[in-house]
Amino acid sequence: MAVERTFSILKPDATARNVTGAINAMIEQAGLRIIAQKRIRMSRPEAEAFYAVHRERPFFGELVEFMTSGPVVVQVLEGDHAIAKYREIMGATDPAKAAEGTIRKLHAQSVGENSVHGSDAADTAAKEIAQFFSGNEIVG
Ligand code: 3AN
Repeated sequence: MAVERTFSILKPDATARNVTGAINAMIEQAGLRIIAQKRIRMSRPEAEAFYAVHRERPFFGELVEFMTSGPVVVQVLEGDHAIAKYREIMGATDPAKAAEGTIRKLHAQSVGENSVHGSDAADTAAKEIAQFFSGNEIVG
Protein backbone atom coordinates (compact mmCIF):
# COMPACT_ATOMS: atom_id res chain seq x y z
CA MET A 1 0.00 0.00 0.00
CA ALA A 2 1.24 3.47 -0.87
CA VAL A 3 -1.21 5.71 0.94
CA GLU A 4 -1.18 9.21 -0.52
CA ARG A 5 -3.17 12.41 -0.24
CA THR A 6 -4.31 14.50 -3.17
CA PHE A 7 -6.12 17.81 -3.55
CA SER A 8 -9.44 17.99 -5.38
CA ILE A 9 -11.76 20.79 -6.47
CA LEU A 10 -15.36 20.28 -7.55
CA LYS A 11 -15.60 23.29 -9.88
CA PRO A 12 -18.37 25.91 -10.32
CA ASP A 13 -20.07 23.97 -13.15
CA ALA A 14 -20.46 21.01 -10.74
CA THR A 15 -21.90 23.09 -7.88
CA ALA A 16 -24.22 24.93 -10.34
CA ARG A 17 -25.67 21.64 -11.62
CA ASN A 18 -25.96 20.17 -8.10
CA VAL A 19 -23.81 17.13 -8.88
CA THR A 20 -21.27 17.37 -6.03
CA GLY A 21 -22.90 14.41 -4.26
CA ALA A 22 -22.87 12.33 -7.45
CA ILE A 23 -19.16 13.10 -7.93
CA ASN A 24 -18.40 12.32 -4.27
CA ALA A 25 -20.10 8.94 -4.74
CA MET A 26 -17.76 8.19 -7.68
CA ILE A 27 -14.75 9.25 -5.58
CA GLU A 28 -15.77 6.94 -2.72
CA GLN A 29 -16.67 4.11 -5.11
CA ALA A 30 -13.06 4.24 -6.35
CA GLY A 31 -11.82 3.62 -2.82
CA LEU A 32 -10.70 7.18 -2.05
CA ARG A 33 -11.66 8.71 1.30
CA ILE A 34 -12.75 12.36 1.56
CA ILE A 35 -10.76 13.35 4.66
CA ALA A 36 -11.36 17.12 4.37
CA GLN A 37 -13.98 19.10 2.50
CA LYS A 38 -15.40 22.62 2.42
CA ARG A 39 -17.54 24.70 0.10
CA ILE A 40 -15.98 28.10 -0.58
CA ARG A 41 -16.07 30.97 -3.02
CA MET A 42 -12.56 31.31 -4.44
CA SER A 43 -11.23 34.87 -4.54
CA ARG A 44 -9.48 36.18 -7.66
CA PRO A 45 -6.03 36.27 -5.91
CA GLU A 46 -6.57 32.71 -4.66
CA ALA A 47 -7.47 31.47 -8.16
CA GLU A 48 -4.54 33.35 -9.73
CA ALA A 49 -2.13 31.87 -7.18
CA PHE A 50 -3.57 28.39 -7.59
CA TYR A 51 -3.24 28.44 -11.39
CA ALA A 52 0.03 30.45 -11.46
CA VAL A 53 1.73 27.76 -13.62
CA HIS A 54 -0.79 28.53 -16.37
CA ARG A 55 -0.30 32.33 -16.21
CA GLU A 56 1.20 32.51 -19.71
CA ARG A 57 -1.42 30.24 -21.32
CA PRO A 58 -4.06 31.90 -23.54
CA PHE A 59 -6.92 30.53 -21.41
CA PHE A 60 -5.58 31.88 -18.06
CA GLY A 61 -8.02 34.82 -17.83
CA GLU A 62 -10.98 32.64 -18.76
CA LEU A 63 -9.89 30.00 -16.23
CA VAL A 64 -9.64 32.49 -13.34
CA GLU A 65 -12.98 34.04 -14.36
CA PHE A 66 -14.64 30.61 -14.33
CA MET A 67 -13.12 29.42 -11.05
CA THR A 68 -14.36 32.57 -9.28
CA SER A 69 -17.80 32.54 -10.94
CA GLY A 70 -19.53 30.40 -8.31
CA PRO A 71 -18.99 28.17 -5.30
CA VAL A 72 -16.45 25.35 -5.41
CA VAL A 73 -15.88 22.40 -3.08
CA VAL A 74 -12.24 21.91 -2.08
CA GLN A 75 -11.25 18.49 -0.78
CA VAL A 76 -8.41 16.33 0.43
CA LEU A 77 -8.66 12.72 -0.78
CA GLU A 78 -6.68 9.88 0.74
CA GLY A 79 -6.04 6.35 -0.48
CA ASP A 80 -3.68 3.91 -2.14
CA HIS A 81 -1.93 5.80 -4.98
CA ALA A 82 -4.55 8.56 -4.53
CA ILE A 83 -2.90 11.02 -6.95
CA ALA A 84 -2.88 8.70 -9.98
CA LYS A 85 -6.14 7.03 -9.02
CA TYR A 86 -8.02 10.32 -8.87
CA ARG A 87 -6.53 11.46 -12.21
CA GLU A 88 -7.72 8.16 -13.68
CA ILE A 89 -11.33 8.49 -12.48
CA MET A 90 -11.41 12.21 -13.42
CA GLY A 91 -10.72 11.37 -17.07
CA ALA A 92 -9.04 13.49 -19.75
CA THR A 93 -9.05 17.33 -19.50
CA ASP A 94 -11.28 17.49 -22.58
CA PRO A 95 -14.51 15.61 -21.77
CA ALA A 96 -14.86 14.64 -25.45
CA LYS A 97 -11.66 12.60 -25.01
CA ALA A 98 -12.46 11.26 -21.53
CA ALA A 99 -12.92 7.50 -21.11
CA GLU A 100 -16.34 5.99 -20.43
CA GLY A 101 -17.24 5.89 -16.76
CA THR A 102 -15.02 8.81 -15.76
CA ILE A 103 -16.24 11.89 -13.88
CA ARG A 104 -15.51 14.23 -16.79
CA LYS A 105 -17.15 11.93 -19.35
CA LEU A 106 -20.29 11.87 -17.22
CA HIS A 107 -20.42 15.45 -15.90
CA ALA A 108 -18.05 17.89 -17.64
CA GLN A 109 -19.35 20.49 -20.10
CA SER A 110 -16.18 21.48 -21.98
CA VAL A 111 -12.37 21.62 -21.69
CA GLY A 112 -12.71 24.76 -19.54
CA GLU A 113 -15.78 23.81 -17.50
CA ASN A 114 -14.60 20.32 -16.70
CA SER A 115 -16.12 19.73 -13.24
CA VAL A 116 -13.04 18.61 -11.29
CA HIS A 117 -9.41 19.36 -10.53
CA GLY A 118 -6.93 16.83 -9.17
CA SER A 119 -3.26 17.34 -8.30
CA ASP A 120 -0.79 15.93 -10.84
CA ALA A 121 2.11 14.99 -8.52
CA ALA A 122 3.08 14.60 -4.85
CA ASP A 123 4.78 18.00 -4.58
CA THR A 124 1.86 19.89 -6.14
CA ALA A 125 -0.62 17.93 -3.99
CA ALA A 126 1.17 19.02 -0.79
CA LYS A 127 1.35 22.63 -1.97
CA GLU A 128 -2.31 22.76 -3.06
CA ILE A 129 -3.57 21.14 0.15
CA ALA A 130 -1.61 23.70 2.19
CA GLN A 131 -3.12 26.57 0.19
CA PHE A 132 -6.67 25.69 1.28
CA PHE A 133 -6.52 23.61 4.48
CA SER A 134 -4.87 23.90 7.87
CA GLY A 135 -3.74 20.71 9.56
CA ASN A 136 -6.65 20.47 12.02
CA GLU A 137 -9.20 20.59 9.16
CA ILE A 138 -7.87 17.31 7.75
CA VAL A 139 -9.14 14.27 9.60
CA GLY A 140 -7.87 10.99 8.16
P1 3AN B 1 -5.96 19.03 -15.86
O1 3AN B 1 -6.97 19.78 -15.01
O2 3AN B 1 -6.61 17.89 -16.59
O3 3AN B 1 -4.73 18.67 -15.13
P2 3AN B 1 -4.42 21.20 -17.13
O4 3AN B 1 -3.56 21.22 -15.90
O5 3AN B 1 -3.79 21.09 -18.47
O6 3AN B 1 -5.53 20.04 -17.03
O7 3AN B 1 -5.30 22.53 -17.16
C1 3AN B 1 -5.77 23.12 -15.99
C2 3AN B 1 -7.17 23.65 -16.21
O8 3AN B 1 -7.14 24.66 -17.19
C3 3AN B 1 -8.14 22.60 -16.76
N1 3AN B 1 -8.74 21.78 -15.73
C4 3AN B 1 -9.15 23.43 -17.47
O9 3AN B 1 -10.15 23.91 -16.59
C5 3AN B 1 -8.33 24.60 -17.97
N2 3AN B 1 -7.95 24.43 -19.38
C6 3AN B 1 -7.02 23.61 -19.87
N3 3AN B 1 -6.94 23.70 -21.21
C7 3AN B 1 -7.87 24.63 -21.56
C8 3AN B 1 -8.30 25.21 -22.79
N4 3AN B 1 -7.76 24.82 -23.94
N5 3AN B 1 -9.27 26.15 -22.75
C9 3AN B 1 -9.83 26.54 -21.58
N6 3AN B 1 -9.46 26.04 -20.38
C10 3AN B 1 -8.52 25.11 -20.37
